[in-house]
Amino acid sequence: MEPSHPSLSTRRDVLRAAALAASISMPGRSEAAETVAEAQPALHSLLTPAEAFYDVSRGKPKPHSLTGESLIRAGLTPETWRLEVVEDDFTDAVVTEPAQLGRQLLRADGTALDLPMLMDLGRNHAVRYLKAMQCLNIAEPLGQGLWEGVPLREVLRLCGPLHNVRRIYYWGFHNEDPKQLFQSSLSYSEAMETLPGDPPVFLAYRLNGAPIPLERGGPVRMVVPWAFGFKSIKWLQRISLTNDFRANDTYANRNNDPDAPLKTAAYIDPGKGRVEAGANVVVTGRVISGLSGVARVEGWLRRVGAESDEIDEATLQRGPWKPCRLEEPPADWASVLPTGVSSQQVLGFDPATGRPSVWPLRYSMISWWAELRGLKPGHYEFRARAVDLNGFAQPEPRPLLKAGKNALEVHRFEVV
Ligand SMILES: Nc1nc2c(c(=O)[nH]1)N[C@H]1C(S)=C(S)[C@@H](COP(=O)(O)O)O[C@H]1N2
Ligand SMILES: [Mo]
Repeated sequence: MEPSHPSLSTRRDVLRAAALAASISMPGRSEAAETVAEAQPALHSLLTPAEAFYDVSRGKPKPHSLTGESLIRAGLTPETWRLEVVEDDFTDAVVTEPAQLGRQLLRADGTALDLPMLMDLGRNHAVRYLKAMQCLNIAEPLGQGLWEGVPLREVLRLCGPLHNVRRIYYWGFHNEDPKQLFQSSLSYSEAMETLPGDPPVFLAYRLNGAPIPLERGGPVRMVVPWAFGFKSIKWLQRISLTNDFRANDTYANRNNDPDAPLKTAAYIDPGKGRVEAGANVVVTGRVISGLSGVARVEGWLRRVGAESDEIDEATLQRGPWKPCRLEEPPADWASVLPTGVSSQQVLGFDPATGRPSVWPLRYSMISWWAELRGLKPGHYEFRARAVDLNGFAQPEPRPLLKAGKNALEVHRFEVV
Protein backbone atom coordinates (compact mmCIF):
# COMPACT_ATOMS: atom_id res chain seq x y z
CA MET A 1 0.00 0.00 0.00
CA GLU A 2 1.22 3.48 -0.76
CA PRO A 3 2.09 5.52 2.27
CA SER A 4 -0.89 7.67 3.04
CA HIS A 5 -0.37 11.37 2.93
CA PRO A 6 -2.29 14.50 3.70
CA SER A 7 -4.87 15.55 1.21
CA LEU A 8 -7.07 17.75 3.26
CA SER A 9 -4.88 19.91 5.37
CA THR A 10 -3.44 23.31 5.77
CA ARG A 11 -0.73 24.53 3.46
CA ARG A 12 1.80 24.34 6.28
CA ASP A 13 0.97 20.66 6.83
CA VAL A 14 1.25 19.88 3.15
CA LEU A 15 4.64 21.51 2.88
CA ARG A 16 5.88 19.74 5.99
CA ALA A 17 4.65 16.43 4.64
CA ALA A 18 6.38 17.12 1.33
CA ALA A 19 9.65 17.63 3.12
CA LEU A 20 9.21 14.42 5.10
CA ALA A 21 7.73 11.87 2.74
CA ALA A 22 10.12 10.48 0.17
CA SER A 23 7.33 9.25 -2.12
CA ILE A 24 5.88 12.72 -2.54
CA SER A 25 7.40 15.01 -5.12
CA MET A 26 7.20 18.75 -5.19
CA PRO A 27 7.03 19.88 -8.82
CA GLY A 28 7.72 23.52 -9.58
CA ARG A 29 5.26 26.36 -9.42
CA SER A 30 2.53 26.13 -12.01
CA GLU A 31 2.67 28.79 -14.73
CA ALA A 32 -0.95 28.45 -15.76
CA ALA A 33 -2.50 29.46 -12.45
CA GLU A 34 -5.70 31.30 -13.37
CA THR A 35 -7.11 31.68 -9.93
CA VAL A 36 -4.45 32.20 -7.29
CA ALA A 37 -0.69 32.53 -7.47
CA GLU A 38 -0.19 29.64 -5.06
CA ALA A 39 2.54 27.03 -5.32
CA GLN A 40 1.41 23.52 -6.21
CA PRO A 41 0.72 21.37 -3.14
CA ALA A 42 2.64 18.16 -2.54
CA LEU A 43 1.59 15.67 -5.22
CA HIS A 44 2.05 11.95 -5.73
CA SER A 45 5.17 11.07 -7.64
CA LEU A 46 4.42 9.99 -11.21
CA LEU A 47 6.28 6.70 -10.75
CA THR A 48 5.29 4.54 -7.78
CA PRO A 49 8.28 2.68 -6.34
CA ALA A 50 7.85 -1.04 -7.16
CA GLU A 51 7.54 -1.99 -3.49
CA ALA A 52 4.94 0.71 -2.77
CA PHE A 53 2.20 -0.65 -5.08
CA TYR A 54 -1.00 -1.83 -3.42
CA ASP A 55 -0.53 -5.58 -3.79
CA VAL A 56 -3.34 -7.77 -5.16
CA SER A 57 -2.05 -11.34 -5.32
CA ARG A 58 -3.63 -14.72 -4.87
CA GLY A 59 -1.78 -17.87 -3.91
CA LYS A 60 -0.97 -19.99 -0.88
CA PRO A 61 1.87 -19.43 -0.43
CA LYS A 62 1.98 -16.23 -2.44
CA PRO A 63 4.51 -16.76 -5.23
CA HIS A 64 6.51 -13.73 -4.14
CA SER A 65 7.05 -15.23 -0.69
CA LEU A 66 9.03 -18.17 -2.12
CA THR A 67 12.80 -18.24 -1.61
CA GLY A 68 15.85 -20.39 -2.38
CA GLU A 69 15.19 -23.85 -3.83
CA SER A 70 11.42 -23.41 -4.05
CA LEU A 71 11.91 -20.26 -6.10
CA ILE A 72 14.16 -22.13 -8.50
CA ARG A 73 11.72 -25.05 -8.72
CA ALA A 74 8.95 -22.54 -9.43
CA GLY A 75 10.97 -21.14 -12.34
CA LEU A 76 10.79 -17.66 -10.87
CA THR A 77 14.46 -16.68 -10.98
CA PRO A 78 15.83 -14.90 -14.07
CA GLU A 79 17.85 -18.04 -14.94
CA THR A 80 15.06 -20.59 -14.47
CA TRP A 81 12.17 -18.58 -15.93
CA ARG A 82 10.59 -20.11 -19.07
CA LEU A 83 7.53 -19.27 -21.11
CA GLU A 84 5.58 -22.01 -22.86
CA VAL A 85 3.29 -21.23 -25.78
CA VAL A 86 0.98 -24.16 -26.41
CA GLU A 87 -1.82 -25.24 -28.71
CA ASP A 88 -5.22 -25.91 -27.14
CA ASP A 89 -7.09 -28.81 -28.80
CA PHE A 90 -10.45 -27.52 -27.49
CA THR A 91 -13.54 -28.20 -29.64
CA ASP A 92 -17.25 -28.41 -28.87
CA ALA A 93 -20.58 -28.26 -30.67
CA VAL A 94 -19.92 -24.66 -31.75
CA VAL A 95 -16.14 -24.64 -32.06
CA THR A 96 -15.57 -27.46 -34.50
CA GLU A 97 -11.95 -26.85 -35.51
CA PRO A 98 -9.13 -26.89 -32.95
CA ALA A 99 -6.33 -24.32 -32.95
CA GLN A 100 -3.13 -25.16 -34.78
CA LEU A 101 0.31 -23.65 -34.37
CA GLY A 102 3.24 -23.97 -36.74
CA ARG A 103 5.36 -24.55 -33.66
CA GLN A 104 4.82 -24.74 -29.91
CA LEU A 105 7.34 -23.47 -27.39
CA LEU A 106 7.73 -26.20 -24.78
CA ARG A 107 9.81 -26.84 -21.67
CA ALA A 108 9.91 -30.57 -22.43
CA ASP A 109 11.87 -30.24 -25.69
CA GLY A 110 13.88 -27.19 -24.68
CA THR A 111 12.07 -24.79 -27.03
CA ALA A 112 10.38 -22.70 -24.30
CA LEU A 113 11.33 -19.02 -24.37
CA ASP A 114 13.87 -17.94 -21.75
CA LEU A 115 14.66 -14.46 -20.47
CA PRO A 116 17.73 -13.81 -22.68
CA MET A 117 15.65 -14.76 -25.76
CA LEU A 118 12.85 -12.43 -24.71
CA MET A 119 15.25 -9.57 -24.04
CA ASP A 120 16.88 -10.26 -27.36
CA LEU A 121 13.52 -9.69 -29.06
CA GLY A 122 13.48 -6.44 -27.08
CA ARG A 123 16.52 -5.17 -28.96
CA ASN A 124 14.36 -4.48 -32.01
CA HIS A 125 10.86 -4.44 -30.58
CA ALA A 126 11.01 -3.07 -27.02
CA VAL A 127 8.12 -0.86 -25.88
CA ARG A 128 8.03 1.36 -22.80
CA TYR A 129 4.81 2.59 -21.32
CA LEU A 130 3.61 4.52 -18.29
CA LYS A 131 0.60 2.63 -16.93
CA ALA A 132 -1.63 3.10 -13.93
CA MET A 133 -2.35 -0.27 -12.33
CA GLN A 134 -5.89 -0.37 -11.05
CA CYS A 135 -8.11 -3.19 -9.81
CA LEU A 136 -11.64 -3.45 -11.18
CA ASN A 137 -12.77 -4.10 -7.61
CA ILE A 138 -10.78 -1.62 -5.52
CA ALA A 139 -11.65 2.06 -5.19
CA GLU A 140 -8.05 3.22 -4.93
CA PRO A 141 -5.31 3.28 -7.59
CA LEU A 142 -2.69 0.59 -6.97
CA GLY A 143 0.28 2.46 -8.42
CA GLN A 144 1.88 3.62 -11.63
CA GLY A 145 4.97 2.26 -13.31
CA LEU A 146 7.12 2.66 -16.36
CA TRP A 147 6.88 -0.83 -17.81
CA GLU A 148 9.20 -2.13 -20.50
CA GLY A 149 8.97 -5.29 -22.58
CA VAL A 150 8.19 -6.99 -25.88
CA PRO A 151 4.79 -6.89 -27.62
CA LEU A 152 2.87 -10.15 -27.30
CA ARG A 153 2.44 -10.23 -31.08
CA GLU A 154 6.23 -10.60 -31.52
CA VAL A 155 6.21 -13.67 -29.28
CA LEU A 156 3.19 -15.15 -31.10
CA ARG A 157 5.01 -14.68 -34.42
CA LEU A 158 7.57 -17.22 -33.22
CA CYS A 159 4.79 -19.85 -33.37
CA GLY A 160 3.43 -19.15 -36.84
CA PRO A 161 1.69 -19.97 -39.01
CA LEU A 162 -1.39 -19.94 -36.77
CA HIS A 163 -4.71 -21.50 -37.76
CA ASN A 164 -8.05 -21.28 -35.95
CA VAL A 165 -6.68 -19.14 -33.15
CA ARG A 166 -9.36 -16.79 -31.87
CA ARG A 167 -8.33 -16.34 -28.28
CA ILE A 168 -5.25 -16.30 -26.11
CA TYR A 169 -5.28 -17.52 -22.51
CA TYR A 170 -2.35 -16.94 -20.24
CA TRP A 171 -1.48 -17.57 -16.64
CA GLY A 172 1.34 -17.44 -14.17
CA PHE A 173 2.91 -19.63 -11.54
CA HIS A 174 0.22 -20.89 -9.15
CA ASN A 175 1.90 -23.51 -6.95
CA GLU A 176 0.85 -26.15 -9.51
CA ASP A 177 -2.57 -26.12 -7.90
CA PRO A 178 -5.50 -25.78 -10.34
CA LYS A 179 -7.53 -24.11 -7.59
CA GLN A 180 -4.97 -21.32 -7.43
CA LEU A 181 -4.90 -20.72 -11.18
CA PHE A 182 -5.30 -17.05 -12.04
CA GLN A 183 -5.68 -16.67 -15.77
CA SER A 184 -6.70 -14.00 -18.18
CA SER A 185 -7.46 -13.79 -21.88
CA LEU A 186 -7.39 -11.60 -24.96
CA SER A 187 -8.89 -11.94 -28.39
CA TYR A 188 -6.40 -12.69 -31.16
CA SER A 189 -7.06 -9.25 -32.64
CA GLU A 190 -6.42 -7.45 -29.36
CA ALA A 191 -3.01 -9.09 -29.20
CA MET A 192 -2.07 -8.42 -32.82
CA GLU A 193 -3.58 -5.01 -33.67
CA THR A 194 -3.55 -1.62 -31.97
CA LEU A 195 -5.03 1.76 -32.74
CA PRO A 196 -2.34 4.14 -33.94
CA GLY A 197 -0.85 5.80 -30.88
CA ASP A 198 -2.17 3.10 -28.55
CA PRO A 199 0.30 0.84 -26.76
CA PRO A 200 0.20 -2.90 -27.56
CA VAL A 201 -0.16 -5.71 -25.02
CA PHE A 202 3.37 -6.65 -23.98
CA LEU A 203 5.46 -9.07 -21.93
CA ALA A 204 7.22 -6.80 -19.46
CA TYR A 205 10.61 -7.55 -17.91
CA ARG A 206 11.44 -4.10 -16.53
CA LEU A 207 9.63 -1.76 -14.16
CA ASN A 208 10.85 1.77 -13.44
CA GLY A 209 14.16 1.04 -15.14
CA ALA A 210 14.98 -2.13 -13.16
CA PRO A 211 14.14 -5.84 -13.47
CA ILE A 212 10.56 -6.44 -12.25
CA PRO A 213 10.77 -7.53 -8.61
CA LEU A 214 9.12 -10.82 -7.69
CA GLU A 215 6.43 -9.00 -5.73
CA ARG A 216 5.32 -7.10 -8.86
CA GLY A 217 5.18 -10.28 -10.93
CA GLY A 218 8.74 -10.67 -12.17
CA PRO A 219 10.74 -12.02 -13.86
CA VAL A 220 8.07 -11.48 -16.57
CA ARG A 221 4.60 -10.03 -16.33
CA MET A 222 1.96 -9.53 -19.01
CA VAL A 223 0.96 -5.87 -19.22
CA VAL A 224 -2.35 -4.98 -20.87
CA PRO A 225 -2.25 -1.16 -20.99
CA TRP A 226 -5.96 -0.49 -21.58
CA ALA A 227 -7.28 -2.97 -19.03
CA PHE A 228 -7.76 -3.29 -15.29
CA GLY A 229 -5.09 -5.17 -13.34
CA PHE A 230 -6.62 -8.63 -13.72
CA LYS A 231 -5.42 -8.83 -17.34
CA SER A 232 -1.84 -8.03 -16.30
CA ILE A 233 -0.83 -11.50 -15.14
CA LYS A 234 2.14 -11.77 -12.81
CA TRP A 235 4.79 -14.52 -12.86
CA LEU A 236 3.78 -15.27 -16.45
CA GLN A 237 4.71 -18.81 -17.56
CA ARG A 238 2.16 -20.11 -20.02
CA ILE A 239 0.23 -18.89 -23.04
CA SER A 240 -2.38 -21.13 -24.63
CA LEU A 241 -3.74 -20.42 -28.11
CA THR A 242 -7.26 -21.64 -28.65
CA ASN A 243 -10.18 -21.50 -31.02
CA ASP A 244 -12.56 -21.13 -28.05
CA PHE A 245 -13.71 -17.55 -28.61
CA ARG A 246 -15.16 -17.08 -25.10
CA ALA A 247 -13.45 -15.00 -22.45
CA ASN A 248 -12.93 -17.34 -19.51
CA ASP A 249 -10.78 -15.05 -17.39
CA THR A 250 -10.60 -16.04 -13.72
CA TYR A 251 -12.07 -12.62 -12.97
CA ALA A 252 -15.22 -13.41 -14.99
CA ASN A 253 -16.11 -16.01 -12.33
CA ARG A 254 -16.86 -13.28 -9.84
CA ASN A 255 -19.44 -11.59 -12.04
CA ASN A 256 -16.94 -9.03 -13.35
CA ASP A 257 -17.04 -7.80 -16.94
CA PRO A 258 -13.86 -9.34 -18.38
CA ASP A 259 -13.89 -6.92 -21.34
CA ALA A 260 -14.13 -3.76 -19.21
CA PRO A 261 -11.55 -1.15 -20.19
CA LEU A 262 -9.78 0.97 -17.58
CA LYS A 263 -12.19 3.68 -16.42
CA THR A 264 -11.58 7.41 -16.41
CA ALA A 265 -12.08 8.27 -12.75
CA ALA A 266 -10.99 10.71 -10.07
CA TYR A 267 -10.00 9.47 -6.62
CA ILE A 268 -9.73 11.60 -3.47
CA ASP A 269 -6.75 11.14 -1.14
CA PRO A 270 -7.60 10.42 2.47
CA GLY A 271 -7.50 13.65 4.44
CA LYS A 272 -8.10 15.35 7.74
CA GLY A 273 -11.57 15.33 9.21
CA ARG A 274 -11.10 18.63 11.08
CA VAL A 275 -9.46 21.84 10.01
CA GLU A 276 -9.22 25.26 11.61
CA ALA A 277 -11.28 28.16 10.35
CA GLY A 278 -9.21 30.67 8.41
CA ALA A 279 -6.80 28.09 7.00
CA ASN A 280 -6.88 27.39 3.28
CA VAL A 281 -8.01 23.83 2.76
CA VAL A 282 -6.23 21.89 0.02
CA VAL A 283 -7.89 18.71 -1.24
CA THR A 284 -5.77 16.45 -3.43
CA GLY A 285 -6.31 13.25 -5.32
CA ARG A 286 -5.45 11.30 -8.43
CA VAL A 287 -7.20 10.89 -11.75
CA ILE A 288 -6.83 7.88 -14.04
CA SER A 289 -7.16 8.51 -17.75
CA GLY A 290 -9.04 5.47 -18.99
CA LEU A 291 -10.14 4.50 -22.48
CA SER A 292 -12.12 7.73 -22.87
CA GLY A 293 -9.39 10.14 -21.68
CA VAL A 294 -9.63 13.07 -19.27
CA ALA A 295 -10.95 16.52 -20.16
CA ARG A 296 -10.94 17.83 -16.58
CA VAL A 297 -11.55 17.03 -12.93
CA GLU A 298 -14.34 18.87 -11.17
CA GLY A 299 -15.05 19.38 -7.51
CA TRP A 300 -18.21 20.24 -5.62
CA LEU A 301 -18.09 21.64 -2.12
CA ARG A 302 -21.32 21.39 -0.17
CA ARG A 303 -22.18 22.67 3.28
CA VAL A 304 -24.08 20.03 5.23
CA GLY A 305 -25.54 19.42 8.66
CA ALA A 306 -23.77 17.43 11.35
CA GLU A 307 -25.51 14.32 10.01
CA SER A 308 -24.78 13.62 6.35
CA ASP A 309 -28.04 13.35 4.41
CA GLU A 310 -28.99 11.35 1.33
CA ILE A 311 -28.35 13.11 -1.93
CA ASP A 312 -30.55 12.64 -5.00
CA GLU A 313 -29.33 12.19 -8.57
CA ALA A 314 -30.56 15.62 -9.78
CA THR A 315 -28.81 17.50 -6.96
CA LEU A 316 -25.66 15.49 -7.63
CA GLN A 317 -25.73 16.38 -11.32
CA ARG A 318 -26.34 20.08 -10.65
CA GLY A 319 -23.50 20.65 -8.23
CA PRO A 320 -22.29 23.37 -8.90
CA TRP A 321 -19.15 21.56 -10.06
CA LYS A 322 -16.05 23.70 -10.44
CA PRO A 323 -12.81 22.81 -12.22
CA CYS A 324 -9.96 21.49 -10.10
CA ARG A 325 -6.33 21.98 -11.00
CA LEU A 326 -4.49 19.21 -12.82
CA GLU A 327 -0.83 18.39 -12.41
CA GLU A 328 0.98 19.67 -15.48
CA PRO A 329 3.43 17.60 -17.51
CA PRO A 330 6.89 17.85 -15.94
CA ALA A 331 9.16 20.34 -17.69
CA ASP A 332 12.07 17.97 -17.13
CA TRP A 333 11.17 14.35 -17.82
CA ALA A 334 14.74 13.25 -17.17
CA SER A 335 14.20 13.96 -13.48
CA VAL A 336 11.04 11.83 -13.44
CA LEU A 337 12.02 8.84 -15.59
CA PRO A 338 14.61 6.24 -14.55
CA THR A 339 18.23 6.94 -15.45
CA GLY A 340 18.96 5.95 -19.02
CA VAL A 341 15.35 6.22 -20.23
CA SER A 342 14.49 9.21 -22.39
CA SER A 343 10.87 10.27 -22.79
CA GLN A 344 11.47 10.08 -26.55
CA GLN A 345 11.59 6.28 -26.16
CA VAL A 346 8.29 6.05 -24.29
CA LEU A 347 5.06 5.35 -26.21
CA GLY A 348 2.65 8.24 -26.00
CA PHE A 349 5.45 10.79 -26.26
CA ASP A 350 6.47 12.62 -29.41
CA PRO A 351 9.71 10.88 -30.47
CA ALA A 352 11.09 14.19 -31.80
CA THR A 353 10.35 16.51 -28.86
CA GLY A 354 9.99 14.04 -25.98
CA ARG A 355 6.73 15.77 -24.94
CA PRO A 356 3.58 13.77 -24.18
CA SER A 357 1.17 13.70 -27.15
CA VAL A 358 -1.85 14.01 -24.84
CA TRP A 359 -2.09 14.93 -21.18
CA PRO A 360 -2.74 13.06 -19.05
CA LEU A 361 -1.32 10.16 -21.05
CA ARG A 362 -3.97 7.56 -21.78
CA TYR A 363 -4.05 4.71 -19.20
CA SER A 364 -1.88 6.69 -16.83
CA MET A 365 -2.67 8.81 -13.81
CA ILE A 366 -1.74 12.23 -12.49
CA SER A 367 -2.60 14.30 -9.43
CA TRP A 368 -5.27 17.00 -9.11
CA TRP A 369 -6.01 19.47 -6.36
CA ALA A 370 -8.46 22.10 -5.25
CA GLU A 371 -7.92 24.92 -2.83
CA LEU A 372 -10.88 25.94 -0.69
CA ARG A 373 -10.65 29.36 0.89
CA GLY A 374 -12.49 31.33 3.53
CA LEU A 375 -14.56 28.43 4.88
CA LYS A 376 -16.78 29.30 7.81
CA PRO A 377 -17.06 26.84 10.69
CA GLY A 378 -19.38 23.96 9.88
CA HIS A 379 -19.60 20.56 8.24
CA TYR A 380 -18.71 20.09 4.56
CA GLU A 381 -18.64 17.47 1.86
CA PHE A 382 -16.25 17.65 -1.06
CA ARG A 383 -16.92 15.47 -4.10
CA ALA A 384 -14.68 15.01 -7.13
CA ARG A 385 -15.46 13.68 -10.57
CA ALA A 386 -13.56 13.24 -13.83
CA VAL A 387 -15.12 14.41 -17.09
CA ASP A 388 -13.91 12.37 -20.07
CA LEU A 389 -13.18 13.51 -23.64
CA ASN A 390 -16.69 12.50 -24.68
CA GLY A 391 -18.13 14.88 -22.10
CA PHE A 392 -19.32 12.11 -19.77
CA ALA A 393 -19.01 12.92 -16.08
CA GLN A 394 -18.01 10.08 -13.80
CA PRO A 395 -19.48 7.53 -13.08
CA GLU A 396 -20.98 7.65 -16.60
CA PRO A 397 -20.93 6.23 -19.21
CA ARG A 398 -20.72 2.83 -17.52
CA PRO A 399 -21.93 3.04 -13.94
CA LEU A 400 -22.24 -0.74 -13.70
CA LEU A 401 -19.94 -1.51 -10.77
CA LYS A 402 -18.82 -4.88 -12.09
CA ALA A 403 -17.26 -3.05 -15.05
CA GLY A 404 -14.97 -1.11 -12.70
CA LYS A 405 -15.33 0.75 -9.41
CA ASN A 406 -15.71 4.37 -10.47
CA ALA A 407 -18.35 5.65 -8.07
CA LEU A 408 -18.11 9.30 -7.02
CA GLU A 409 -15.92 9.77 -3.97
CA VAL A 410 -16.73 12.12 -1.15
CA HIS A 411 -14.60 13.62 1.57
CA ARG A 412 -16.35 14.89 4.71
CA PHE A 413 -14.72 17.38 7.01
CA GLU A 414 -15.48 19.94 9.65
CA VAL A 415 -14.17 23.46 9.92
CA VAL A 416 -13.82 24.46 13.59
N1 LIG B 1 -0.55 -14.45 -11.34
C1 LIG B 1 -1.34 -13.47 -10.85
N2 LIG B 1 -1.43 -12.32 -11.53
C2 LIG B 1 -2.22 -11.32 -11.06
C3 LIG B 1 -3.00 -11.50 -9.88
C4 LIG B 1 -2.87 -12.73 -9.19
O1 LIG B 1 -3.48 -12.94 -8.12
N3 LIG B 1 -2.03 -13.70 -9.70
N4 LIG B 1 -3.86 -10.49 -9.46
C5 LIG B 1 -4.32 -9.61 -10.53
C6 LIG B 1 -5.14 -8.49 -10.06
S1 LIG B 1 -6.75 -8.85 -9.70
C7 LIG B 1 -4.65 -7.22 -10.02
S2 LIG B 1 -5.67 -5.93 -9.64
C8 LIG B 1 -3.23 -6.92 -10.31
C9 LIG B 1 -2.56 -6.21 -9.14
O2 LIG B 1 -1.25 -5.86 -9.44
P1 LIG B 1 -0.23 -5.39 -8.31
O3 LIG B 1 -0.24 -6.39 -7.18
O4 LIG B 1 1.11 -5.29 -8.99
O5 LIG B 1 -0.67 -4.04 -7.82
O6 LIG B 1 -2.46 -8.08 -10.59
C10 LIG B 1 -3.17 -9.07 -11.37
N5 LIG B 1 -2.28 -10.14 -11.75
MO1 LIG C 1 -7.87 -6.92 -9.35
